[in-house]
Amino acid sequence: MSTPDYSLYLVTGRDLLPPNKDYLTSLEESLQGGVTIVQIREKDLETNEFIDIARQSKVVCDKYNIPLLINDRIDVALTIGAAGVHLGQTDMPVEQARRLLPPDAIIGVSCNTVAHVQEAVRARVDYIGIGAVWGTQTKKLTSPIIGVRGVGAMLEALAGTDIKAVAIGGIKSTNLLRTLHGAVSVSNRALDGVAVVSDIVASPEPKQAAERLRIIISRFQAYYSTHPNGLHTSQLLTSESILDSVGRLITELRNRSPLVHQITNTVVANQSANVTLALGGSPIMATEPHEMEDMTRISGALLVNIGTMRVENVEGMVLAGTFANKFRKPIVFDPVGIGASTYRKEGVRSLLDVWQASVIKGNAGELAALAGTTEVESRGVDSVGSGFKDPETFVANLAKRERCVVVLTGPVDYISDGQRVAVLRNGPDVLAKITGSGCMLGSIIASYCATAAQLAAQDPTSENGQLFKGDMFVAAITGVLVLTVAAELAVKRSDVKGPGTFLPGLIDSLWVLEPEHVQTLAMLSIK
Ligand code: 3NM
Ligand code: MG
Repeated sequence: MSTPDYSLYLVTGRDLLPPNKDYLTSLEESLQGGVTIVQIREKDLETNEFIDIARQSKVVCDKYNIPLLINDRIDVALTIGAAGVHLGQTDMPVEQARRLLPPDAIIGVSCNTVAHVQEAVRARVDYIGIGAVWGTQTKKLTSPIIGVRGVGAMLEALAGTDIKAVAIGGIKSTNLLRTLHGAVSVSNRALDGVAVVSDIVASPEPKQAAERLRIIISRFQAYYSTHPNGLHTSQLLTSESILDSVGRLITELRNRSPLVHQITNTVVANQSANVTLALGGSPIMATEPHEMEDMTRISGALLVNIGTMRVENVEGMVLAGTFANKFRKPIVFDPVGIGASTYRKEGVRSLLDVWQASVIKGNAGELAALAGTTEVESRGVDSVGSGFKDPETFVANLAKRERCVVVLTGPVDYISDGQRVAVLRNGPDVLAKITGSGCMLGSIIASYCATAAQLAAQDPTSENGQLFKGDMFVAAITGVLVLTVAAELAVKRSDVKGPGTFLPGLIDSLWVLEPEHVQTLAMLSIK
């Protein structure tokens, strides 16, 4: 048998059917909506009833030429002539199932850990189900939720094999694109599909529910086949071409004045809002969970900065980011002081496991803590020591792992999309002598991300299968250059005499900054 199409994998769940919805009708409608493979999952049936249900299901699947798998029960699969089985970690071992089943039978295994994947590779399964990727009400979970960011490491363990992979657990049309985008390994191994129960089965209109999922998957796959890093439409490689785009973003931000929604810390909120205005943007500093959907809908981009994170403002951060992914608005994430406490470290994980950032920025200590390396220590919100031995490789790897642009700030700034690395050497020392220069940078980058996304949205050829439209790499470079070049101009002003006068001088410099200033003064190289 040829390899099945795993892209939209339906797992049945008859107890989830809406009132008055017949099981076989629901199954047939879901196949009409584009389900590509079906697993019959029955946990509470007598054997004869299971065989009955499976046999009737197979008649429907055969009509649409869709392979049917049986959960756990080799005997049921053999009895009805199913295409194969799906085995949990506590079901019959793969080798034994293989001996009982016909040689071309499909065998899939549930995996919750990298070790499970390695074992599945050794046992030469046909596919693995990785879960639970999100929380789910459908099954009582016995192992921790993996999170979208955990899937990449599991996919990496499949490198060099032709074993297919689907993710399962809480996948819905609303989080599907974020799931597909985030669940890619550092060597660009993506999911082959997603397995879904409730989003299809619990729907009164399973055909439409399946179609919604089908469209997102097809668009992602088309986009991914040409943009495996999932990040950009432009492939600008020279600093000249990048500086052209930087100039355009500076001008377009003033023309468009996008709303930039900022959930930031209480130390810098006022100066971040003023900096956004000085660039030509329009800040909204809303934090109330109940208004996050409305705010995200009207904003051009979202900034989340955890500098004064508290239990009571995490909900707003989670909701704002979730809506931003849903509406495909860029998110700039600033994990301020992540290394300083366990609370911050876990808080960051609880955010990044839910939504996908388009840019993550931090100093060496923060990004080291995010990456889980001990190469750089942090103290409070500051790094101790100068940074990484090989900062270019570090940012590129973190960008691949986090599936976004990464900005490493310091005396030299490094920006990567996982392929290219921009090295920037602008910025006077006094930037480190005022509070919140890093936080202002987050606001500035978010303003240019909003502008880049708006420009891309106008382009009719701009692709649909990507989570973020617009070149977030160039937007991040623009943000860093605008802040550092404006700071260099500010220190030359006659009214700037020290850190106290520097801050208003910086805002004034941002206000009058022209693309030519940045293009002439930029110390930018691209690797
Ligand atoms: N297996 P829904 S999660 C059947 O983690 C199943 O292995 C899981 O249902 C695993 O799409 C799950 O409704 C239920 O969340 C998935
Ligand atoms: Mg089982």
